[in-house]
Amino acid sequence: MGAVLVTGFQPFGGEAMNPAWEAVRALPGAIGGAEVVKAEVPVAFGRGFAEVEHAMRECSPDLVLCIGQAGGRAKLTPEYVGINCMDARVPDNDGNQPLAQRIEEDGPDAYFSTLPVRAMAKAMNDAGIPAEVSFTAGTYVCNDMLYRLMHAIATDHPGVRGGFMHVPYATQQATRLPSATPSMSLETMTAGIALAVGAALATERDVSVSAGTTH
Ligand code: PCA
Repeated sequence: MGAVLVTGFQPFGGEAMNPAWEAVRALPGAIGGAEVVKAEVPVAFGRGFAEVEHAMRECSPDLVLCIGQAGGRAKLTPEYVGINCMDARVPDNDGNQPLAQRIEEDGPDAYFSTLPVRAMAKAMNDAGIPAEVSFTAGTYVCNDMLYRLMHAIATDHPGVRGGFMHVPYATQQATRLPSATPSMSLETMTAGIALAVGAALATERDVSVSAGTTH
């Protein structure tokens, strides 16, 4: 039985919880015949991914999916691309605030996820869980995680597939946010992540449905 590593970030930005980890911790122990290994990781440039890589060395996963929160988004959003850029609006949980810096001085400008992001979004939408492919993971720690993950896979972990997905605010967080703020229950997020992992395991080549934009 192969393994899937699914990670979720710790709280950040003054929040008491991060739905990314809360949703991941509730995942079943196996999906699609693969063991699910879960890890909570710090919201820190570089150090967050260092913990993911440590977990990769321990469990030798076939597939890695990292989860983070994008407060304000309405849907679960598998990320298509990680860029070689750190530009933080607020300090991370280690107090670092890189501005317009490259992550890997000599690395490529960007990496695409090697997970089938369209098939993952389709699997969630088909089950009634709102999802769409995102073409930017931002410039904060989640993008840092995706870029470093794909760089490490490209240079050090041949055969492993990897990617990232953002989740919205949890309903509990939305109780004190402005009334139009989108949110999603943790149960729905967990179900969506499980469907996304299942679709990723079952799909070698992504489906060719349109996920593009008009802007
Ligand atoms: N979201 C932030 C960092 C940690 C998290 O859960 C981001 O989108 O960069």
